[in-house]
Amino acid sequence: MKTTFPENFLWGGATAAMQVEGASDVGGKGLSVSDVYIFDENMPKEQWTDQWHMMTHKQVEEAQDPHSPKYYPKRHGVDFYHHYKEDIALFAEMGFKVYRMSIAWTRIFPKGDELEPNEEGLAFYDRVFDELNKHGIEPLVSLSHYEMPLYLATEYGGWVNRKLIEFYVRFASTVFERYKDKVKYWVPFNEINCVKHHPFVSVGVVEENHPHIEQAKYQGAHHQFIASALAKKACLESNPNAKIGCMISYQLLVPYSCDPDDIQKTVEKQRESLFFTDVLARGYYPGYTARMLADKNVVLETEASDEQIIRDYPVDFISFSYYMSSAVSAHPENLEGAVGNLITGGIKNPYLPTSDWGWQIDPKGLRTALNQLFDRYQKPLFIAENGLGAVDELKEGDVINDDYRISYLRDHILQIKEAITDGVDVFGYTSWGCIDMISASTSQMSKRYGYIYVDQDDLGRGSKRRIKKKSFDWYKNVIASNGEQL
Ligand code: BGP
Repeated sequence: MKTTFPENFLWGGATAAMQVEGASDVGGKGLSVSDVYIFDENMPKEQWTDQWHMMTHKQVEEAQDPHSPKYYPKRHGVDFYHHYKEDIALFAEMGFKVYRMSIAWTRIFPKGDELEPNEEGLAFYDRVFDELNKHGIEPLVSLSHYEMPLYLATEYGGWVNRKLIEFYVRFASTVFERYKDKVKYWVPFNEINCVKHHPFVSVGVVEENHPHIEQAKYQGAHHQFIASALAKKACLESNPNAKIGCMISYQLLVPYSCDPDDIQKTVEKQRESLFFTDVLARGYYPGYTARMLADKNVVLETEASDEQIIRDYPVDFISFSYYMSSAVSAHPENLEGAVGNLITGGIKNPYLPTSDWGWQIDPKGLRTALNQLFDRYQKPLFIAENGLGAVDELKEGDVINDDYRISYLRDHILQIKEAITDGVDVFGYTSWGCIDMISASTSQMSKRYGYIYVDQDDLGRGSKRRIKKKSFDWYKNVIASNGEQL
């Protein structure tokens, strides 16, 4: 039995403000945590993805001081801020039905604790949504994509401070009301489970303040759960027909061997991510929470109303990023040289190839992941990110033969089709980086994902000229054939 993609399947591509917009100090925008994030290019390349480290107050100050050797030029982006009409026209030429993007919190509330929004910021996104609408492309909008205002991190301590809920809900309510007739799909937090990996850009934890980092991560996550639920409440008040989804980074984890210890360890590690969708999709903390937090010496500070708020506003759909899978061993010390990519904490799976940045490529894992998530939640699923970061070569005559990216995407799309045949309700797919942007974890421009090449290097230099890669026409055909011609 073979099914096709649903007629109304939402094909498209994804970006994030802090990686695509540039113009990080234009239009009244304030600094976000990602604008000052310092990347240490001296680390070994295979550890570059693992750079989502903590930041100290000293580093944050240095990163903003143009006279400091550690001054980190603000995130370059690729100047979507001024190129949005050209870029959206290219997305429309590929036939996009949906475009996943994020609103930079610091364009709307530059410091984060203001009472009134920045009109220039609101007007920019009005222009973007109107351009998308002109081309019949549905926006799917994240509210916080590693872009929390830096001021909230340094002056309030980030999400460990319950005040962040009030500030976030003010931001969310402002944009829900402003764009209630232009946006139907909202995602409060990008990769909300990644508070584990990179506390600085996820919850705004600055090193000196939080000697007990696990406590800070899960307390911050608890406040984000409340904020996400209150965001749904606010959104429905503005647009009762809107759909609110949660979003996690989903890495399929598999036991390295049939050793029962590996199997149990894999369940526990996978739960560290599913914990976030359990809370947001079901509306309550799962039974294993007490043991999981006790093992981390975490004691959450909650308020009496928290439980009911979370229960009253579960999400309508689940979205997730999928790039890789990882093997898990309870005894890694016995696996000489098998340690995998540091961000995954996993063990290299000998059955899988590895990308240039150490991410293990597992298309069949996407079918497994889709079935796991649908079996667990029975809610519509949306693949919000999937793609291959690679160094693309620009040849004579503006030719970029990214056949490796076409085969990566083809192999994953085939598995989405398998999952649909398995009965999984998946309603959309936005491949990551529909246009080249800077890498979130390494700040590199050279780690390219797009169907559209941008002439810009790791230091932000270049003409920013847009050039169609070979994958541009390939994906245009995938969409035109609704996934039949791959
Ligand atoms: C996800 C982020 C995206 C994007 C993607 C690719 O975790 O949500 O913003 O960055 O990873 O990763 P990278 O850019 O680090 O190669």
